This record gives sequence, C-alpha cells and structure tokens, in this order.
Amino acid sequence: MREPPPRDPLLAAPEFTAAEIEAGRKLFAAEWRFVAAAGSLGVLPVLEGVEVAFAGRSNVGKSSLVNALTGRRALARISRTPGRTQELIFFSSGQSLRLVDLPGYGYAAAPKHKIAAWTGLIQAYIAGRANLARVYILVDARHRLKNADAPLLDMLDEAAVSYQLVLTKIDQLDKAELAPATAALQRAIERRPAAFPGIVATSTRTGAGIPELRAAIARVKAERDHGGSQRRRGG
Ligand SMILES: Nc1nc2c(ncn2[C@@H]2O[C@H](COP(=O)(O)OP(=O)(O)OP(=O)(O)O)[C@@H](O)[C@H]2O)c(=O)[nH]1
Ligand SMILES: [Mg+2]
Repeated sequence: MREPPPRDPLLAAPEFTAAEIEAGRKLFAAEWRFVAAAGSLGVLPVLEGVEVAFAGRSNVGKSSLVNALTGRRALARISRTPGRTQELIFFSSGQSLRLVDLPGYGYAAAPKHKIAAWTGLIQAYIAGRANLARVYILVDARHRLKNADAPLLDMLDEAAVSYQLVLTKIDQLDKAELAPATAALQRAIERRPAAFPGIVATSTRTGAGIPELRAAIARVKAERDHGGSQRRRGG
C-alpha cells in the first residue's frame, strides 16, 4: 500500500463544504451597520445574538478585515497610523450576529496609561461577555506572533474563551513563504488550551480566505445557536 501524500499544512486549517461556504456568504450578505463604540465597560451595548471579535497588534488589519467580511468598503475605519481604533466597535447584520473590532495593541508610541486602560477594558470584556463565541487574533504574515500578543493569548486561555489565529496580508508573502508561516503559527499555539486549531490565511487586497473566514464564523454561530455555550470548559 502506498503512503498517503504528506498533508499540506494549509489544509490543516478547517475545510469547508460548498454548503458551508454558501452559509457564510449568506450570513454576511445582509446589510451591516454600526451599532456602538464603547470606550469603557459601562457603555457596552446590551447582549444580543452571537458576538465574534477581532483582535491583534495595531495596524495588523483588523478594521480592513471587518470591511472585507461585510463587503463594506468603509464600515470600519482604516488607517496607516497605528492606534486608529481605540474603542470596541460593534457592528450588526441584523441576523443575530455581531462583529467587534477591538482596539489594537503593541505599538511602541503608546503611553503606559493607555496600555493599562486597554488591558483592563479588553480583559473585562473577554471575561464577562457571555455571548462572545470566538476571538480571531490577527497576525501580520510578515511579522508573525510577537511578545505583544502573549498577554491577549494568556487572557483568553485563562478565561477559556475560544480563539483562532488569522494570518493577514498574505499578498505580501511569496507563495513559498505561506506554508512555513502557517506552520510556525500552528506550532506557537499547540499547547494553548483555548486555541482553536487551524490558521485562516487572508488578504483583503486579493480576497483570499474571506469566504473561508465567513464560513468559519457561520459555523461558530451555528454551534452557539444549537449547542448553547461552548465557551466555558468544564462548566
Ligand atoms: N498589503 C495589505 N495591506 C493591508 C491588508 N489589510 C490591511 N492592510 C493595510 O494595513 C494598514 C492597517 O489596516 P487597518 O485595517 O487600519 O488595521 P487595524 O488592525 O484596524 O489597525 P488599528 O485600528 O490601528 O489597530 C492599512 O494601511 C491597510 O490598508 C492586506 O490584506 N494586504
Ligand atoms: Mg482598526
């Protein structure tokens, strides 16, 4: 018997059926709108439907990804200047799904009090948000995971909130660089308890990975809708 061919590390990412890709397309085809911007916990919008959040270092492409997913060019504000998004920004499709664009972290010029405020706000949001089904942590394909990402990963592991890594800006990589970049990310989260395996590789420039990420989110939402809380392990 012949050995099966070695698995392409990219295929370690979740694979989707045509029906799942279509479910993702439909879920995101709705009219997206801005719901709220929250700079403190006191002003978070009331819980409604399922939430998925986008986190990552400043400038990694969070707002661009929200726009690509929703098919809206300027729903979330994009900037070349790091630190553009300083609040939690909530978007709704009216289909009991909300996307949350989280403020970026890790830019050198940030004053200490801002970092402390960011950490407190995000930690409280993550630990206390009952309808938060998944956090997507974006990683720039050229920069990989950095020390600045570790506190967020720790926070999510601690709070047992499911998260998955998303490679962004893969248009900036040579084709041959993509598989090693994905494999390195996969290894980096191997032992982390709340990390969902599989890396979604995306580019908002080429549209790569956008249908797959929509399908992934549709799957998360369906699991939440049917299975109740997957979030707290052992509880
Ligand atoms: N080449 C390339 N550039 C991208 C891509 N996505 C976003 N960018 C650029 O990356 C920069 C930052 O994008 P944003 O979406 O504002 O990043 P952000 O993570 O929301 O940044 P903060 O809100 O400051 O944390 C912008 O100049 C975007 O045009 C991509 O897929 N490919
Ligand atoms: Mg932003």
